Amino acid sequence: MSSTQTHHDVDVVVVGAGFAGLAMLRELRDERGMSVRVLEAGDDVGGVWYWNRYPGARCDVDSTDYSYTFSPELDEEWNWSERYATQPEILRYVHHVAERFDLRRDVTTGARVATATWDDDTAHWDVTCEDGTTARGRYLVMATGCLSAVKRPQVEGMEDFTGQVLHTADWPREPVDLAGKRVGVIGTGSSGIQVIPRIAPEVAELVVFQRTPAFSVPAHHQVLSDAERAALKLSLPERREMLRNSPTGLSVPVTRRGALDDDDAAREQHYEEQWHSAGFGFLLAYNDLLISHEANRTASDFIRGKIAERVTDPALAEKLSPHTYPYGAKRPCVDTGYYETFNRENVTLVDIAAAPLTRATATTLETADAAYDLDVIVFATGFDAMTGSLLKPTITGRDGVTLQEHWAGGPLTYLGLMTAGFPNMFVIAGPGSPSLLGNVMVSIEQHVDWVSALLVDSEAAGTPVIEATEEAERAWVDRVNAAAAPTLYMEAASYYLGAEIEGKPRVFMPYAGGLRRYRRECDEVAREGYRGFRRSPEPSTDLQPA
Ligand code: NA7
Repeated sequence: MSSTQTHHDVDVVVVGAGFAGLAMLRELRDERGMSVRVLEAGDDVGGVWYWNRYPGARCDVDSTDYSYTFSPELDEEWNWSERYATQPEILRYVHHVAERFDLRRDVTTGARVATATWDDDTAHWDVTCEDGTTARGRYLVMATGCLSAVKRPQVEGMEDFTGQVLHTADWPREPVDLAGKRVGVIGTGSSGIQVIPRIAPEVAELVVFQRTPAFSVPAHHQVLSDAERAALKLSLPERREMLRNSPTGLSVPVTRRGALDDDDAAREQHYEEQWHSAGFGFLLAYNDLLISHEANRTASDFIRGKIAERVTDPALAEKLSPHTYPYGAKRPCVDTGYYETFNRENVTLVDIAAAPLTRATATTLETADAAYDLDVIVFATGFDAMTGSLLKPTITGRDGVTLQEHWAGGPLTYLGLMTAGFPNMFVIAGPGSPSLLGNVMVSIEQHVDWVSALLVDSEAAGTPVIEATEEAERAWVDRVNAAAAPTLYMEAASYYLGAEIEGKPRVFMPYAGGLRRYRRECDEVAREGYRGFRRSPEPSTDLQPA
């Protein structure tokens, strides 16, 4: 399917063939009759689920809620086997969708976009890929995902290491045999927390290099019985309605109770119940955990208490307990037996906040006070989140201004959907929209529907050049900042704030006002004739002499 030196002239060029890119393709091609070319860097469709194949990779959102909603037939024929789908099952789902809706014929794989340039004279985007593929379209949709630009920290001497070096977000397609090996894992975010308990029983030794301890609650993975699946299918209409109207896009009932509305005993009991059932939804146990320090402390203390119960060595439990930021201010994790893994004899925790990593040698990874002999080093160090995949290619808008220049102080968007000076370029579920703060599937579908409706409206109105105004962009950036300001999100060095990459502007990137409010705002903007967008007719491309 991969093609080199191929040119595609289409209505819409979509970058990325993950959940967002495929949804955009199907919607614009099959519902709106537009021609679309999807350019994908990977050798197959699937996006983040194509690349993140590490052992234990799975979704933290209920499978049913992490599914497309556009086709009742698809809902009917697809059966998720577990409450939270594993990476292989999600990839099978993506493949099924790609085949079922004949999407692959409009996807070019192995085509990593290098440049996208707006041609103001003809009102087109010209796109080039590293493999020589080129495409030209009137619209450009960046469906590149918030977690796709892999972060590989520089460790001095790593090139001398003679063992295997892996990254969770770029895991080999062929099986990796870790049995009997001495493995070091750097990073204890969601990926580290999934991979560590999974590989611990098979490796000879596991050394976990932890910089910041995470808050993690039990995931409660569960194989779905036929009866449970049938019940889920029956409940789909109400469930979907609930997702669409929820602030998070999760099927977790919204509570009006704050943590301090309950007395100590009732609160403890409520947390206990949530601990045994909620999974990721634990963060929504009370409605003020991300607003009030006092409320948050009750949840943070509860989780730290659970860590102390699960880890037999109190000193180790303490090392694994987060104290430097409030629960939820960094993306919280869910796990299966993560903390208990540290009770194993073959697992060592190294606190690299206390004694930082200094270098690698041919056979070791070293910290300021010890050297660890290793056969394999696994980076579970995450991503250049939210803006990484948008700033990697050179995107040039009006007057030769690049996105890197326009976003030098952090991402500037109107509704997270467009950025001023980059006409006809849309971003799906990126910075300035709720994106990573909720169920991203719900965000993706909302954006796909909204962009599609705008394109149809603009084409019908004869004004197919669309651009966010500078004023609307400024006002929206203020709204994004204002939504985050009163929250505890501001108190952690998280990827929401750009803290994961040295030198990245520290601005809060996702919209923290909730998916429900955001959806209403987008709908209102559309109802008001796309307030905040400048629309103009396509320039004449008639080059005949007069
Ligand atoms: P995350 O959540 O960004 O976690 C990355 C982890 O790697 C985290 O523990 C980091 O510690 C650690 N890290 C990052 N850079 C370094 C360096 N230079 N040295 C040591 N440790 C480092 O990425 P994940 O892949 O786990 O999860 C991404 C998303 O996937 C997740 O949010 C879910 O949405 C699913 P730090 O906290 O920065 O001190």
